[in-house]
Amino acid sequence: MNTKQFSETIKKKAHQLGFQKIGIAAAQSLTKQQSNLETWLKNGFHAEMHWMEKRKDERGDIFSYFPEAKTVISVGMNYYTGMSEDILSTSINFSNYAWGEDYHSLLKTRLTELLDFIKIQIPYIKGLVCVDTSPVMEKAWAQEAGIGWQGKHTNLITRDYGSWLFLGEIILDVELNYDQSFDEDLCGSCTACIDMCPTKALDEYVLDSEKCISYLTIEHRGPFSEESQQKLHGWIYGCDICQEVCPWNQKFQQKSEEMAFQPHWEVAHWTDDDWGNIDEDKFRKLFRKSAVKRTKYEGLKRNLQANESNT
Ligand code: B12
Ligand code: SF4
Ligand code: SF4
Repeated sequence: MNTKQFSETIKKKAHQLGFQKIGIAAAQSLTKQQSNLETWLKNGFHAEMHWMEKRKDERGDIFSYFPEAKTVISVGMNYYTGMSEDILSTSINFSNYAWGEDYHSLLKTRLTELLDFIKIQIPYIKGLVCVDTSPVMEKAWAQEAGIGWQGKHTNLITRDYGSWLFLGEIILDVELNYDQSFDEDLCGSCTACIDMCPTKALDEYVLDSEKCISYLTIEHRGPFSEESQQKLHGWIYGCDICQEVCPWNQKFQQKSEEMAFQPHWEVAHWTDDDWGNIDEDKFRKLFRKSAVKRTKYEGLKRNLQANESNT
């Protein structure tokens, strides 16, 4: 099998494994993105996410992370459930990306299967599977691999699914056949995400985490300052506003066939009282296999109480 055929075989397998988008990029230094990352960190836009600062050299330069890297296979999985916040039986807002199973384990399992498949063809190959937590600029690599572009809300958007996609990668130490990078910016003169962000966290292509509800409800540790608390706007986990208002989502979002992303019964049916009465035991049972465990029981309780005080 030549390199072109092998690349096509990998893509076919990735589709069979449930990835809607797949692209292949040559591992290279992304100097512009690295410099943007450095400016972002210098401006303090990572807030208290010190882990972003700690591994900035690896995140900014793939060869610092994996010196033998030759290829980045980038994948996207559609998680749009076909439903909006309105289906929740509560006035509380809860981000759709965490309604069902934890995407980290789901994508990692599928990508490991893909890597095993690749290794059957080339047993000596060295590969790394990455999903979210690795020091890799996933959106930048998805753009390099031709999957889509980074919109003004900073998320990666595709022509055929909008931005409701989780991203992941396999980095390999062999060369493959590379796709054309996505060089267009299809945001045009639109500024809907910037205008509708309730906390003014967005400037064009730049996000200030300290002001972002997603950061505050998921990543921020400890109590809120008076100012931060006012910013939650009813959200207890994550925030979807900048993506909901994006015309690319409104026009091109497609319902995912992945049942794992459909909302857990409790997430869809719990009332304000049920959420108010959540205890540590219920939290553990409900979110054992969910991305929500990142904020821990104390974090979710803090978010609930902060929203209650706001009203
Ligand atoms: C840190 C992080 C966060 C932080 C910071 C977000 C951010 N924009 O950086 C917080 C906690 C706020 C967050 C929130 C969310 N996140 Co997040 N997050 C990450 C993580 C771990 C790193 C992102 C990163 O590298 N940021 C560093 C900054 C510098 O990068 P950037 O904002 O993308 O900036 C780039 C461009 O905008 C541009 N740029 C910067 N400055 C300038 C200036 C000019 C003039 C120009 C033209 C361009 C430009 O260059 C930069 C480098 O390419 C990635 C996973 C990963 N390993 O990559 C997931 C990831 C980005 N998150 C994801 C998701 C789903 C979310 C949420 C939607 C969750 C939610 N519903 O609440 C929100 C979205 C909020 C938003 N509008 O971005 C997905 C996004 C999928 C997609 N389709 O893009 C990722 C890829 C995880 C995954 N594996 O799927 N997240
Ligand atoms: S996730 Fe919410 S708070 Fe954060 S930038 Fe988007 S709209 Fe603003
Ligand atoms: S809302 Fe408009 S500006 Fe924002 S990402 Fe979508 S198309 Fe781009």
